[in-house]
Amino acid sequence: MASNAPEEMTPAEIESGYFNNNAPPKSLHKHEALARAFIDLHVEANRRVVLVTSGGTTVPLENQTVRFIDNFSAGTRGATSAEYFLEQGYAVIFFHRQYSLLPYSRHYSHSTNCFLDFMEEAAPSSTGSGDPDHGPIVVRSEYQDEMRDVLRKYRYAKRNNRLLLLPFTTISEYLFELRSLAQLMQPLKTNALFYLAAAVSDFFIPRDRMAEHKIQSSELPAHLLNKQGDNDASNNDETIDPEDIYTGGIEAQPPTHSKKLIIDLDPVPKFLHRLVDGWAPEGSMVVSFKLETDPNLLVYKAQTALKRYSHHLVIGNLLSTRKWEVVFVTPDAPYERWIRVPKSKRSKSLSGAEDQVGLAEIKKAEGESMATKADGQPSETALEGVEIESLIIPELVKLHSNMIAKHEGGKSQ
Ligand code: 9Z3
Repeated sequence: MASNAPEEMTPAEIESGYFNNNAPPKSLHKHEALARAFIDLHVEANRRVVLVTSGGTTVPLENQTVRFIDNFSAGTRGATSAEYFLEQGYAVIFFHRQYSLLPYSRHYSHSTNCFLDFMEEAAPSSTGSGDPDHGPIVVRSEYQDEMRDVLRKYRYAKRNNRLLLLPFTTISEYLFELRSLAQLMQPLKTNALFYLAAAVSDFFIPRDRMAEHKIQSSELPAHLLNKQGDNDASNNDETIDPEDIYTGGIEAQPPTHSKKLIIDLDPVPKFLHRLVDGWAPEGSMVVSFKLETDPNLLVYKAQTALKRYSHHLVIGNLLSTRKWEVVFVTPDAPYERWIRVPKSKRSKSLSGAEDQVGLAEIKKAEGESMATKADGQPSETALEGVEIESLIIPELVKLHSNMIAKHEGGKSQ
C-alpha cells in the first residue's frame, strides 16, 4: 500500500510512522516502572501531579554518537518552576535533559554559583577528639539561612516522594518517554498538568538515514570505504524540491576550498496534537511554551500554536527577556496577559537585554498596557532578585483549579 505524503497524514498516522521507525530508548521500561509507582501513590492521595519537561533535546548525527546538534537551554525555567509547583502542593515528575539544572541543587551547581564557594573548613575541634589538622567542612555563616531553607525543602520533597527525576538526552528519547508518561498519567484525570518547558528540537535525522559510525572529515582509502555498515545518506539519489527545503533565509553556497558536510534533516512530528488529543488524560491541563527572538512574532506565534493544538495555555517568552517577562496566551479572555518582574526586583543577567522588556507586547492604545501584576507574594533570593517562576506558577495553579472546578461542575449537572 502506498503511504500518504506527510501533509495528507493524520496526526495518528504521523505518530505511528515516527514510533515504528525509530528505536525506543533503553531506559524506557525502567522509567515507566518508576513513573507508574509514583503516579499510583499520588492518585491514591488525590494529589495533583505536574509533568515538567526541562532542558534541550539533542539530535545525534551518528548512531554511535560523536557529534550532535544541541540548543541553549540550561533548564533554569523547568528546575525553578518545579520548586514552585512543589511549594504549591503538587507532586512533580521532572523530565529533564540529563545534566541540566535540577530543582534545589540548581542553587549551587552553576559555574557562577559553585558549591565549593559556599563552604569552608572550620577550626579543628578543641575537645581533642578527631584529627587536630582537619577541621570539619561547614557552610559559610553568610549562606547558612539560605542553604538551610533549600536543604529543608529538598529533604521534604525526597522524604515524601514528591519529586521524581527522569532524564532524557536525544529528541527520540524525549518523544518516546513523553508519550509513555502522558499515557501513564491517565488515572490522574483532571489532577494532571503538563508544563512543557523543554526546548525541543524541530528537526532530526531518522534512523534509516543515520550514519552508524563517526562521519569522516577526510577521504578514506578505497579498501576502507563502505565497510562500516553505514546507512549512507549520500547514496540517496532522489532530488528534493527546493520548495521543500528550509533555508532560514541563508542560501547554500558552493564550497570554496574544501568539501562541505550537508546534513539532511526531517521535521520532528508535531507531538502536541497527539498529547492533547490522545495521550493525556481527558480533562487534564496542557501548557506549552513558545520561544522566539523577534518581539514582533511572539504573540502571533503563541496564538497560532494555541489555535493549532487547541490546548489551554501557551506561555510565550523571548530569549532575551525570558527571566523578566512572559505572556500568557489563552483561548478565553483576557487572551493575552503579561507577567513581569517589577523593574527594581529584576535579576541582573549577562545574556539578557533588559531594554527589550515590553517590546513584544502589542499596544492596545497609547499608555494602556495589558500587563498584570500577579498578586502572589514573589519569592526573592538574596543573590538573584525575584524569580519570574514565583509569579508564573501561582497564576497557573489558579487556572488549573478553575479547570478542575469547571470539570467537576460539568459532571454534576
Ligand atoms: C521555553 O520557551 C523555555 O521557557 C526556555 C527556557 C527554553 C526558553 P532555560 O532552560 O530556557 O531556562 O534556559 N521552552 C519551550 C521552547 C520550545 O521549544 N517551544 C516550541 C516552540 O517554540 C514548542 S514545544 O516551537
